[in-house]
Amino acid sequence: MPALIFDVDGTLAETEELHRQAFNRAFADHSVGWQWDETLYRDLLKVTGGKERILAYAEGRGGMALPDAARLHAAKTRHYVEAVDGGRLSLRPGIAALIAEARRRGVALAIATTTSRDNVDSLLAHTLGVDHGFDVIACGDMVPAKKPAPDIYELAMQMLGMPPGECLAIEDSANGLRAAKAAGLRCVVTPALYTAADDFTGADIIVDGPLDPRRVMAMLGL
Ligand code: XBP
Ligand code: MG
Repeated sequence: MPALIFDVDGTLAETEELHRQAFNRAFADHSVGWQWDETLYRDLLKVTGGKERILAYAEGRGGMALPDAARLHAAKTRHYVEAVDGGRLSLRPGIAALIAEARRRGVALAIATTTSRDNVDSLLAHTLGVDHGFDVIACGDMVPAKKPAPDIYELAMQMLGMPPGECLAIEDSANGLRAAKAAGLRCVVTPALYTAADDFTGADIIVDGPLDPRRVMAMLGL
């Protein structure tokens, strides 16, 4: 049976605004004097991984030791999980229906994301519940190189025990698309609020708005 491999941030849900607010709360807690507004954050999203994003931003401002960045990122994750646990997120339109149809048809479900495991668990629990249906979750620091490197998609396929030809990736960003293509996957792009202006050259299809489950199943040969 084929598999659907979902990205998380921007694909399952419009999460980046909550991430941005969580970063700013952590900066305030630790008195680092930074504030990332929406325009700056859109640019900073070119760097995937929250820890890596903090380090990249610190580079032009005197730098930051990795342990300090890790502590700051852990504080940010606590704020983000608190917001998601508080019910501030819902799945993007069409995602629940697509997951339900995939499960009905026996399609394997995987996640391949740059975000942290705590964030994934909280999002799934508060949107799909404990019986969320994902067979595989590949995320965050489980791989040495984050998107646009193919590592996280290769890990997800290894965990699924499936080759690229039997899988289909669903992404929202240029980094995610490049990671999926580098892993040999076909990739459906659903642009999100922070990624609408990305370069999606190489996407197999670009869908503005909810995905049609029948169209996705057809791409899986079902
Ligand atoms: C998007 C990312 C993540 C999030 C923040 O991940 O690059 O870094 O912006 O989450 P994806 P963390 O689109 O691959 O789901 O702070 O936990 O990294
Ligand atoms: Mg994404």
